[in-house]
Amino acid sequence: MKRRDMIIRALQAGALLTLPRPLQLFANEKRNPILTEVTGNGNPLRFPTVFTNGGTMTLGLSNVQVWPSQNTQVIAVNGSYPGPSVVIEKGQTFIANFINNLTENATTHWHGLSTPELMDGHPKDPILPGNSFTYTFPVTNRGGTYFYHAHADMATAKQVYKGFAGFFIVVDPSENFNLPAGQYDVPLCIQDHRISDIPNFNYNPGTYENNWGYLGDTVLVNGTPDAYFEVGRTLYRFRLLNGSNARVYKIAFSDNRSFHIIATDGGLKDNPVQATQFMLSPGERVEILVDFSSNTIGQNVTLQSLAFSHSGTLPYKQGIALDIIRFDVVNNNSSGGIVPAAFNPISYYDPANAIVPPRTFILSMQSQHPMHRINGFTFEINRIDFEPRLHDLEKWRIINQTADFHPMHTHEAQWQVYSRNGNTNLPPNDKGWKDTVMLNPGETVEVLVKFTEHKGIYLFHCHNLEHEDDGMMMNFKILDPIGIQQIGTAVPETFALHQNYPNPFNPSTKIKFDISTVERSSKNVSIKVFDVSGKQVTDLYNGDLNPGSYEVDFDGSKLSSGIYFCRLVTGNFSDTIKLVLSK
Ligand SMILES: [Cu+2]
Repeated sequence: MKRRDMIIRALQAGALLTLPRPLQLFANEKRNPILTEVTGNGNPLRFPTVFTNGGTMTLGLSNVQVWPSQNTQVIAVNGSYPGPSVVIEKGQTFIANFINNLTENATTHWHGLSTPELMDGHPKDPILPGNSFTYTFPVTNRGGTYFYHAHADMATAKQVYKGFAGFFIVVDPSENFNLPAGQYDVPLCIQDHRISDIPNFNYNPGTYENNWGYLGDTVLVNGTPDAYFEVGRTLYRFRLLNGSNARVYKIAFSDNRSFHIIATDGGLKDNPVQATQFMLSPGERVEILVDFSSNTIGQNVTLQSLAFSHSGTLPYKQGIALDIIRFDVVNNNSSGGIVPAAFNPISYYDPANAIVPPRTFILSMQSQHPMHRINGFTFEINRIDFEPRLHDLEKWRIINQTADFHPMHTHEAQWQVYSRNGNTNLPPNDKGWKDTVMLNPGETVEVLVKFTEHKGIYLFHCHNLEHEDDGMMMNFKILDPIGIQQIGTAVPETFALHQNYPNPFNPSTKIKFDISTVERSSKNVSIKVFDVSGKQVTDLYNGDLNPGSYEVDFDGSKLSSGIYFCRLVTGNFSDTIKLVLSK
């Protein structure tokens, strides 16, 4: 081992002391005092530093040695490329004092995480050059592999390509499945760059790149070119993040070994699924368990992207075969981890409960600039394109009318993928919680989504970052139009739906109800209004509520005079009141 590597490893070991228990992520060979370098070619996998919660994230230009003995100017966070990894427990409050030392606007988006509107890193909320902003939000997401990256208006692609991205790993201590941990839990951020530009991260997109995306022909993992990682003959957990601008990977191993897919974008699946390959598009994360116990010491196996067909043209083309990282088997150490039979069950949305009609999004490419559109529009930072309501279950039908891939990404919620070209039998990397879903050329994908946490303006866009900057992005505003409000803090002993007041009313009235602590009175609360023929007029609320007293406004201004019924249904109770609208 080179002296410099020993120092880096010692620093990593030291950084571990500050990690919250029980995390020992990124501990490169900490417990392997005896190392044998087997093949010697390439560079040992690097690990970003670990961010100290409550600390400072300073964005700026830095020179780092991406390739040995050569400087690359990158956009670094705290001098680190990739940016420092955030490792935080679910339920904690994340705090980062973000300083923009670039000479251009910057924002940070916490990809996959639910945050209040002003913490989401929307390009409408830029941090100006030299300014700072404190990003803070409670971490409510499931345990999983998330990340943060640039999201400035029309500068996202360049800033990410030059290095502005990092892991954001949420740990849920209640998820204890004896998975490989510590040095056997390895995050892999996969990004492509251009051999002809070494050692620079040049970013000069021309017409070709604006069309297909900025593609490279060599892969860096955690900022390491020609990366290798020394492993024991044991089970590993790899957290794969496609942090590339535009490249889609067809992930497989050089010996075509099988592995287990255990997590998607939004954390653990309901059970591990065996696979030999899967597609990973920009912004997506997939976690896998890989067993090296059948290898002998001295062998190696390479994680690759297999060739696949695509309409682009060489040299920078989708679908070329690429090596990602080589695993050198060097010892008999054991992770002690297992492939569990199952994780926690995921409750899948019933599409029959989705509001109708579904939202339709048509992805197209026009010949004139800007080219990439959704429903014929390109992004306007101040235009609101659609308005979902809190707690509504929605089905989004995304139709790709182009010959390119589009990894579509929503902010502020995790989707469930429902169908591909009408087929609900989905590959294992689609099944689970997803914030980014790849649309193949010509494909239609349906997802189910429910926004449950925050009101406000968020984004839906293509995560091919050139397509995003070219306008394939929409604003949506999550509304809470019913204004359901908790009254006081007392917890009622009985469930009740009270008569509305006033009644008769014109045009609006208040409906009060009590949710008690009795079992299941707070589950699946639904408040609907029907007309006398039994036809549903509106859906005032749909979801769980904490025990308490509530009030909700019913607005009849768009309805005609007459008798209506408000029906409140919970997991164990139901009640109905009569509303009289008199205009
Ligand atoms: Cu796209």
